[in-house]
Amino acid sequence: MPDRDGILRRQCLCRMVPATSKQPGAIAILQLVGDVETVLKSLTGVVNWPLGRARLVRFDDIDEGLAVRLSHDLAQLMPHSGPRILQRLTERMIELGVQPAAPHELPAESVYPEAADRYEALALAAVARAASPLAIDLLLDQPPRWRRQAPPPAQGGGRGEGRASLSEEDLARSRRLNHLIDPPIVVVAGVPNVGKSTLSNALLGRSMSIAADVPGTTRDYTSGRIELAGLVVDWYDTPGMRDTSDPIESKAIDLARQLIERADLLIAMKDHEHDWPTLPRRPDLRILNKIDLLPSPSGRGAGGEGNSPASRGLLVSEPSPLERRGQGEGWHSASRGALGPSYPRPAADLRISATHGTGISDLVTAVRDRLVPPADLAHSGRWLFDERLTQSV
Ligand SMILES: Nc1nc2c(ncn2[C@@H]2O[C@H](COP(=O)(O)OP(=O)(O)OP(=O)(O)O)[C@@H](O)[C@H]2O)c(=O)[nH]1
Ligand SMILES: [Mg+2]
Repeated sequence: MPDRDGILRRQCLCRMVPATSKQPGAIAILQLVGDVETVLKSLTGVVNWPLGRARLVRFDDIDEGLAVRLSHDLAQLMPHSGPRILQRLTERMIELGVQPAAPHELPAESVYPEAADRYEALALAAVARAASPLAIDLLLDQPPRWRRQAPPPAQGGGRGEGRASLSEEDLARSRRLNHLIDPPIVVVAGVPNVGKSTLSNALLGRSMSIAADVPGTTRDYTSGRIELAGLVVDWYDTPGMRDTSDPIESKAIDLARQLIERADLLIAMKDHEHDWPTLPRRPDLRILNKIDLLPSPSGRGAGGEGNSPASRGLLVSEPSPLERRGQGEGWHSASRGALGPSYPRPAADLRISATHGTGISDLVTAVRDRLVPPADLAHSGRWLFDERLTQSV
């Protein structure tokens, strides 16, 4: 019956969720939940749909592919994964009474009928969307841990035993581990020309930003998704922080400062000539770049290619003489800075050379470990990786 807008609203026979990514690929998997038999018949013209038998069918006049009815209310379509094919197929299915949905809008058990219980279904759903390789084993290990603590929650209820039995420590650890599912934001900030873009490009393995010996090269912040030793992060390179009369550069710095506020991890960078930036919040990690231009502590070459902790880019408690000089300047210029409150944090946590690669692997490990500490990965407790774990009837 036509509604107020005169649009014919069809009865929803099925919900449809894509089980594969939206990126173009060879084959897509579309999951149908509901009166799948009616939809399969109309879409393919095939009348008989015995359970568990995959068939090669035509999806209307749009494509040819496999389809299988897995249970009375669940089916999978496997068309080719071209964006136009998927668009036309979706439009056709909507005409037939199918409603597209996001995976979290359907009970996890419907999307993962192979799961032994709801804990396992939710873990499989999390595996499907987790960005970081480090998430996989840990997620697959979660169902038995949850089962030991509480009976599986059913769909659609309120708060169950699950959350009540989680300690504050469990919840805090879970928030950190969730970085393995949704990539955290990592921002590198510094005054112009210290090497932020050079480092960002080196980590990304391609050119994210132009790097040049011209202060103020980077204007708008740029970003790329990168894997850091098993943790996938969204890495942001920002414009050099400085006072400027250029309104466009000033706006770009303002936007970068807003980004800094929401960073999950903020890295401050300096070099032997330039000071720490004045930032709106305290950085989580401080790195000294261009150590290849420093005299070696051992006298064995620029930047110290020897085996000392400093030359390997490891944590150093004692700043070098050059750094120590920068330390004083840092404090004074930070106090004078107009960009926000200052912080007296002069010693570098890490020493690197973005152009030579020195200390980069230690930096990668340090970023990962601060976002997802190794103790969290090794912990045998439960991880609240999906809020639905705590719901029960
Ligand atoms: N020797 C040496 N030079 C470096 C290193 N890292 C960066 N540089 C050089 O420093 C200059 C500035 O590098 P950028 O990466 O553009 O610096 P930036 O911090 O992004 O500068 P802005 O975009 O202006 O804020 C370039 O000439 C780089 O080649 C390093 O580790 N060692
Ligand atoms: Mg730059």
